[in-house]
Amino acid sequence: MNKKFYITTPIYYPSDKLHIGHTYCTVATDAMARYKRMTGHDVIFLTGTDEHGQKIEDKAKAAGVTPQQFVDNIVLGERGVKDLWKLMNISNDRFIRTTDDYHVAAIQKIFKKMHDNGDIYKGSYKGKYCKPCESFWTESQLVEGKCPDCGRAVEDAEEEAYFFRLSKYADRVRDLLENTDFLEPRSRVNEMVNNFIKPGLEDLCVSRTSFTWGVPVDFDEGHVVYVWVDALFNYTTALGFMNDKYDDYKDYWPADVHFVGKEIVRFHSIIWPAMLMSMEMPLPKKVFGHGWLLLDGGKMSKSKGNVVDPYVLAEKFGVDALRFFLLRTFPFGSDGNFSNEALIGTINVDLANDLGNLLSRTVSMVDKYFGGTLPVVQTADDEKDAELVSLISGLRAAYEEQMEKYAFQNALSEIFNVISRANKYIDENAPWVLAKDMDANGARLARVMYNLLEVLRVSAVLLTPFMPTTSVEILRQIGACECCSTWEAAGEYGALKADTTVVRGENLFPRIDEAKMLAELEAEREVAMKASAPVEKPEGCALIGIEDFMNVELRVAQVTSCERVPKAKKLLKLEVDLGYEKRQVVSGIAKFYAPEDMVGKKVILVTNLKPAKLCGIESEGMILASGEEQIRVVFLAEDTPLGERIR
Ligand code: ME8
Repeated sequence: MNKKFYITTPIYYPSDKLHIGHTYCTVATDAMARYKRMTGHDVIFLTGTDEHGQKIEDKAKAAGVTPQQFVDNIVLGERGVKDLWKLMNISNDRFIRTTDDYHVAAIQKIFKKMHDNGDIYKGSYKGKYCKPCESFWTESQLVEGKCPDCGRAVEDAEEEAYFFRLSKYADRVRDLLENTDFLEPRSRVNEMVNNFIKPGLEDLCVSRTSFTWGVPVDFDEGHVVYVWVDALFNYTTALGFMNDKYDDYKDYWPADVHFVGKEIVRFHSIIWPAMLMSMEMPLPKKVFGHGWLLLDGGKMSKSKGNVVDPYVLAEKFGVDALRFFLLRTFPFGSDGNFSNEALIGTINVDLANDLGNLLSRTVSMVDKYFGGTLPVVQTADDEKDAELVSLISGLRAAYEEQMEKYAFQNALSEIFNVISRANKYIDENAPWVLAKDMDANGARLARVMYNLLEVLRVSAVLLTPFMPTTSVEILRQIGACECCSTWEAAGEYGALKADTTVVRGENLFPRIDEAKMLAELEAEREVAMKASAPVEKPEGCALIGIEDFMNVELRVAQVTSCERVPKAKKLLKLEVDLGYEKRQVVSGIAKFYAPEDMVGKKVILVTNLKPAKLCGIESEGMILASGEEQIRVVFLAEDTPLGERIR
């Protein structure tokens, strides 16, 4: 029977669209889940959304929708959370929403159980509350009077509330942290013990009465369960704990690892184990606290307006390249500085130069020298091959050692060391010289090619968790069959059949022109910033009566032909059909629309504007458009009747 492996990401707050920092953790979890599947485990990979809490309630109110509508839009809507994971090729087996009925009912039972066993009791809450983090703090935990997590202002709060006896579990949690490898990286243990446990763990406020968007405490009306209690237990309800939706709890709990960002390590390594102890449930085997992706040295956040959109990057660079970049460039346990330059650099060096070149050179040489199929007769390896062959043979083990430690960056370095060595091996063996005398050197040349293909085969298999699509394509191009594309086969040199047939394919990673790409990204960022910038109220014109408005005659017209006006860069000359007559119009939209963009479109024409001459051409009306720097024509639906009056 296969070993089970249960891995989770944090469940995301659908309060804003997700950014590249969120994508980082999910891509890492996906790579680990794929790796575990590849190595023969039965994996459950869980992700989801954490949809309750005051922050969501407030945002929904501001947007004029219900909280459920608000979260539905961000989770299920276009370019929402689910769309993003689909785009990024995330292979999660399950997606939990904390608003799912089965989860809500289970949380009520869990809360009741801790209440019944005496670990949740009623008291009065007095303290500080950080609304954006949904966190309560004591005075002593504040840093310069501000929230220690996000540095924002906190507010006084006092209300009747339930408390969880966190203090009761302080010693057991400390023991767990200090004397086991429950929490990694190790540096985070000191942080937790020194900052939170040593100053004394206070009981935790676990219900609120000042808002309603949460799981109701079913035995005390008016209280809702604190969002972190609701959120943390998702890892178990998604397996079927205290509900009938799933039946995997007994086989998959405890989790093998929770991947979480560093600012929520406290919740996962102190509060979470304490609550599980209270519930007498097994503890997860590991919590791994990864670092943040920083931008200009600081945290990315919507409020700072510096978030990086994963959709834009995936469209520009490709999903696999983006996934690869995230795990290749930053050590998983530490913070890393995100920049477009670093992204382009990694793609150009590792993917275009090293991997892409190795593949295209090798495949095209096999094609050129052997018509695409290697001959079975090859020389044996000689001393020139020894180093490369031993690197290939040892690669899987070296990679595995790093992957088992969640050291993605190091695992990838192992692969890329061998790829670089292989590129050097090409130069050392100069296949083009061998090819000059095929009778004498054909068998040797075949050996050289075979060794290069072996590097590509083993690398492609091991890269599968990082770049699932690219790996399949590499294996296809080198003619690897299914049985030599497995994890088992990646552990041995020589699994590719000797007379493999290569298939020339597209260049996987064309080199990116850095200056051009940076300029393009910057221009797009500016447009996006403008589009999302708060709109200032314009001064506006004086009020007019309806009769004044009706003095302007607006009608539906269709563009029947369109051409540029010679020597006038801004102007297009259009012929439009009103149904009852045709008109010629000159419009200053040439910088934004090509003639072919306009033909056939229905537009709004001001029909009673006095004719005017532009660049000597008569214009009999004006097409409505918005904007000054960026002009956008108002287009009408295709079925709008010609000549109809617009009012
Ligand atoms: O914390 N770099 O949700 P969340 C790396 N709902 N990781 C980042 C990041 C960045 N710039 N920005 C955010 C929550 N993250 C809770 C979790 S789990 C029971 C409940 C990571 O949407 C962050 O560290 O605010 C966290 O691990 C995850 O994104 C979700 O953040």
